[in-house]
Amino acid sequence: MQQLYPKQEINANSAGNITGLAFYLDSSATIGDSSNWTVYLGHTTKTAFISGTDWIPASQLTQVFAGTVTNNNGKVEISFTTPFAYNNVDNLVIAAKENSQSIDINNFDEVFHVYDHIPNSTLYYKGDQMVIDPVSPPGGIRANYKSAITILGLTSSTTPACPFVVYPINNAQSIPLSPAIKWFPVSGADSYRVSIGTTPGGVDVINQQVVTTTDFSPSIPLNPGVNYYLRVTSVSAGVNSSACTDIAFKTVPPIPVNDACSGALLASSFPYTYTQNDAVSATNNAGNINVCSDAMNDGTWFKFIGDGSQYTIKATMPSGSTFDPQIGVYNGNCNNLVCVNTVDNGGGGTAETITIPTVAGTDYYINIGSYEETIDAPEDIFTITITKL
Ligand SMILES: [Ca+2]
Ligand SMILES: [Ca+2]
Ligand SMILES: [Ca+2]
Repeated sequence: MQQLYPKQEINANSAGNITGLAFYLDSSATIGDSSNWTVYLGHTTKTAFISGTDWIPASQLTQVFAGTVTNNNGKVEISFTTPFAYNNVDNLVIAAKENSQSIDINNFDEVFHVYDHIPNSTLYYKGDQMVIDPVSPPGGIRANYKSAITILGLTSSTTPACPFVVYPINNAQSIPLSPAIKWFPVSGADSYRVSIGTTPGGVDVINQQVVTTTDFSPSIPLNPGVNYYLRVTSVSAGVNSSACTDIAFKTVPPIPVNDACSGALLASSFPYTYTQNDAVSATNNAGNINVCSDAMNDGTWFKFIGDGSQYTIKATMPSGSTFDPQIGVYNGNCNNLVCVNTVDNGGGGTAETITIPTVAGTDYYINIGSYEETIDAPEDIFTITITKL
């Protein structure tokens, strides 16, 4: 098992020697058959494991303990024969191997106290009858929690640790205007302070608001399409954490100019191409469009004037998209649409294509939106191409 403890969480005052570790469990828990431990420490830049085989190589680990451990009133404390020199620059990986070939009723990850932290910051392999070779470990399972520990020997910083913000993540895009900001609790913190600004380090939106939980949402919605800088600090006995880094994020774009039929973008030369980068902010306006027998959401709108030729309309999504569009083509006018045709052949991320005949001088309205017939489902980025045949 490998678990990652970021420098930010360790919050040491300076580089120093780690002399031991303490793990916690119920005082009544039995570890008699899981008590033969080998423990390694290492420096790492990782904060999470990217896959089940993303083990930190044994060559980067230093064995700090091998022996039998005991549950001493709810605590397993191990002392290193040779201290581990922590550089207070990198993160720390703690690797533990339990060598017994028999099993306890309660296994390591179940018996020891754990807490939720950065997703995938633990990687473990559990094979009750097999002692793994740390040089070539098998594929493991990642977890979003890790052991509650005390790192012995280091001098703590005089200020409490900076919280890890879970949401939004740094450089996130299309964040809602009332985001549910969330962070992991900091050990020893009695409150937190949240600031939001429109410049790095700024407090012009929220100025050090005191929060006693680990989540926060601004009481006044943020503005669309704006870059914000979030800073969450922790407070312990009146002392504020220092030098916490900003989380930059951008809110959802404003409602597209072509959200309603009346704002349809005019395609006047062909092939016409437009990428609707702000589609996520499209609304369903007056409700689903059921002019054609296959109804759809009111997405965003385009129009062109027919000339008697056939036109092909295509909607494509960026790779990895799950947006499932439908294309509706209508004539008449925005207050009285008449179905020409509609297409929804593909699922999420799949392009849709439709070809229609046109009558010279007739307006054609194109709606690209979610295929959903009855509910309001979000749109996402697409590119429309209109080609004259
Ligand atoms: Ca719309
Ligand atoms: Ca579709
Ligand atoms: Ca539909």
